[in-house]
Amino acid sequence: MNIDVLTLFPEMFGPVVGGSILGRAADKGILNVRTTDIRDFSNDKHNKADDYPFGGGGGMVMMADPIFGAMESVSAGDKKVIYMSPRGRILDQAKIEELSQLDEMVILCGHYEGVDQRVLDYWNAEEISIGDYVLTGGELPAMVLIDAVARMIPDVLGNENSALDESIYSGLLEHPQYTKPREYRGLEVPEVLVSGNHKLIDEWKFRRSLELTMERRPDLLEAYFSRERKYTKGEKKIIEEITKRKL
Ligand code: 4G4
Repeated sequence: MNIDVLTLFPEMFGPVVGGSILGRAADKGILNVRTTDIRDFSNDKHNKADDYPFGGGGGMVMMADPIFGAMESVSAGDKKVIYMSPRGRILDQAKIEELSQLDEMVILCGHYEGVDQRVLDYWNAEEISIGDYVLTGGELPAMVLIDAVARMIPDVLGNENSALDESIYSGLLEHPQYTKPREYRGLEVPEVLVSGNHKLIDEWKFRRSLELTMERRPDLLEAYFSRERKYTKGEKKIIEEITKRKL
């Protein structure tokens, strides 16, 4: 996948894009992230890229012309264009999976009060938000999106990690995890996990996932139970026991 990032702060991307996981993906040729400095496309004598908003209201707006130049330089007309914005649709794993199928995308990062609307209209940008909070720029959201998309591309994660058997996939939150030592400062690992009884272990994991989801994200349960699934007798008992607790 080739990702173009259009930004006034290209230097922010170095550590993330060159970091261990994404750096290795780049070395393997699986993922290529290229930053383009929007300021390089300013046609103003002071390299200006922002100006006062028409209609007033304070703050500054990123000008159309430098962004159009940057867009043309990466052939954005043939590519999916994404604009990181607090007024976009909120990013979720389904959108990440959809985007991970693409060969190319362009991510535009806004600053100040955002970009001139004509940029978004002309380049048919899809606005995406990483959550209901405001940041100083779209760069961190872009890095969040890139990281989440990258790990869904086959071969980006090593064997040790695997994107597939995670909570968001099953629709439940993930159960707690433990590693060595078995006892740490008097704190024990749940006995069942070291019992070697895989049926009991799976049931424990399922139970803890269901409990956590009920406590923290009951909003996920409707979608979880509306999916076609085969449950073992043990799982059915656990569902019965857990769901009758609070309802
Ligand atoms: C576009 C419009 C994204 C971009 C306004 C970007 C939060 C998110 C920005 C702004 C962002 C998010 C400066 C308000 C840059 N903040 N939730 N800031 N602002 O994904």
